Amino acid sequence: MSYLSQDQIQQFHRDGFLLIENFISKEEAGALLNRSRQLLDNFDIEEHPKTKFTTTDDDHVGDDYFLTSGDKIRYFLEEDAVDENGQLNRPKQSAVNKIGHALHELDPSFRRVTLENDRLRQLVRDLKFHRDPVALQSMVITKQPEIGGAVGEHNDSTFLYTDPPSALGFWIALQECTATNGALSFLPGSHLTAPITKRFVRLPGGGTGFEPLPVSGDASPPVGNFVLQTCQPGDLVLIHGSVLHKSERNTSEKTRFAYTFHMIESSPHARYDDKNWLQPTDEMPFSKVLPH
Ligand SMILES: O=C(O)CCC(=O)C(=O)O
Repeated sequence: MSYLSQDQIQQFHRDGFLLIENFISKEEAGALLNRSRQLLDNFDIEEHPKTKFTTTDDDHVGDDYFLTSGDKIRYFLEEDAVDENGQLNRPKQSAVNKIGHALHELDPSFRRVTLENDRLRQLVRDLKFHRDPVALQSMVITKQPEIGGAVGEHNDSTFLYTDPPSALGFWIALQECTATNGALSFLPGSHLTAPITKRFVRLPGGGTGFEPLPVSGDASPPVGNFVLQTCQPGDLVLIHGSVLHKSERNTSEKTRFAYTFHMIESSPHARYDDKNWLQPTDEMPFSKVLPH
């Protein structure tokens, strides 16, 4: 029994992304939205480095909070929600940009849709993008009204680099995503023409940065028009790790909650090394998606 049609598979390979309507039901999307809001209510702002450290040299505290978040549920603030003294200028529930990065491991609601989901396993088998994928880097991205920051043009294999590149993004709308509240947009086909020119790494002296990658042939960025992908709650957008995509600032009065996670190919089919920002731990190795 397959879940994806041949047309959908071809469209994904042609465009580098694919909208799958109603991947989860409206009720399931609503339940994940409610769970996200509960997590925001539970967020202890007093324990967050942004409010604890108000001096200018707090950058490394922020780095550490980010760099050790791969196996935790942590909260990352919208830039415009924090004043120059490191204090929030709005309620904490409206100040968070995203929650990450181990929701799929630690939170039963997000785990169910990621690691305990027969429909997802069937999709993975149908797409044949990976031989033996593992899941990592899950996030709820909230795109707060009016301040929800733009996400610049990028491809995901830059941030979750493997050799060879193998990242695949799963992005599930928990609310309606429109032109004004920051829906995703894509440069169709750019996964075929845009090489991965750099990778996001942990720097030896602390913090993160980009390391250039050797590129053979034409490394000039592809030209073309980005296409807006609007979505309804429950829709899934599959994102090829090399396709260029972005989202604009949320200029509306509505939030734009989405749940996203990624898969990469596991060893020996691809190599994930210790330069990557997100590292598996002994207690929380990357979970395989398909049963053995
Ligand atoms: O949700 C967004 O606005 C951006 C998400 C994105 O680009 C990604 O997950 O790679």
